[in-house]
Amino acid sequence: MYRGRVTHSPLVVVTGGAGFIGSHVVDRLIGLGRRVVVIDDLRSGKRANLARWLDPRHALDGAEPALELLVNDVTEGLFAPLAAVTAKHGPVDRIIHLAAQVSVVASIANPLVDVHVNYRGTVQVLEYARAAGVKKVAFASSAAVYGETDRVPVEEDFPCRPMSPYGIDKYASEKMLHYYSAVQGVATTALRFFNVYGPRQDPSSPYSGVISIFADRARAGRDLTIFGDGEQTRDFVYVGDVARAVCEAALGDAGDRAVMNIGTGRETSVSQLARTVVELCGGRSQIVHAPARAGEIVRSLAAVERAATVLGFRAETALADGLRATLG
Ligand code: UD2
Repeated sequence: MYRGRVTHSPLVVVTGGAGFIGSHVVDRLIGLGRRVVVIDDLRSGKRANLARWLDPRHALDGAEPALELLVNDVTEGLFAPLAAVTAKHGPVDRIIHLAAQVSVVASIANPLVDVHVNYRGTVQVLEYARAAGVKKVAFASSAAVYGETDRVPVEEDFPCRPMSPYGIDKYASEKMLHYYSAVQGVATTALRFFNVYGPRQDPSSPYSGVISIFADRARAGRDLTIFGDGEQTRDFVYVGDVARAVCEAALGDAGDRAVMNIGTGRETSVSQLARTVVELCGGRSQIVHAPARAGEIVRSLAAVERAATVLGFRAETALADGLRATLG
């Protein structure tokens, strides 16, 4: 049985690897036999998300553990945190940059923090990649770069009109990736995530992902609140599929300078979602309505052909299966 040890494998750095999406990426990388270094300041990430790989029993036979966790802030740069680990294991081969201030609402309340963490953090990663000769950088962008679009499905070449500092910083980061590819010779790929859901997503804020909130409430038999009429739609993509796309982009050489959507290409209304979650939890919760959120996008749906063509990626997890996995 594979027990989380590797002997000779080039280093993959995952910034934000203790977070919701990051920890699933780490699971997949270690499953693929990669040696992983996580850089995470544990502000929104949790050590518990990586617990199975941090368990000292994984190193009992004398081999090195597959995972090292460095508790550092990416905005301060990667050179100092990675010095010891690269001296021991050799250069960083690939970087997956997921570390971010993750809340759109927080970015509106405090744009300077968002610029600092999400834009400056990306430039720090790219500067390290350039100086250290990293072979590929894969970056977590967001559907938030589009803002309101005239039609769906949303294609990557549609105009981007981000409506929040978060969306603007992700968009600016994509441009910085392009510059580092085109001018500095660092291969990069940006992935625009749609509505990612799955186990380990934190339901604790009112602005947490709707599935994490609905799952949390339905498990406890509490009411689910739909904002507005519930006819608004989203493209909900399971975190295991997202982790697969991220690994494909980071470990493969395809997609340099590409920007691509990561979604399912299927649209689900919030009402449909609420009904499915309630049903999967045994039907105890009531569905109630509250006023629609201001500035809400009505329809969101990814065009998924580019990711299929460039990365050979298609989301495979049906919503009901992903919800079952999320509900545990
Ligand atoms: C998503 C992203 C956000 C940003 C944005 C860009 C997540 C978690 N958020 O926001 O970071 O990229 O897209 O467009 O992926 N809702 C309810 N009841 C609740 C909570 C939510 O009805 O208790 C509705 C909400 O009004 C919205 C839908 O569910 O219509 C999805 O809400 P969300 O906060 O999960 O995600 P979204 O698409 O607003």
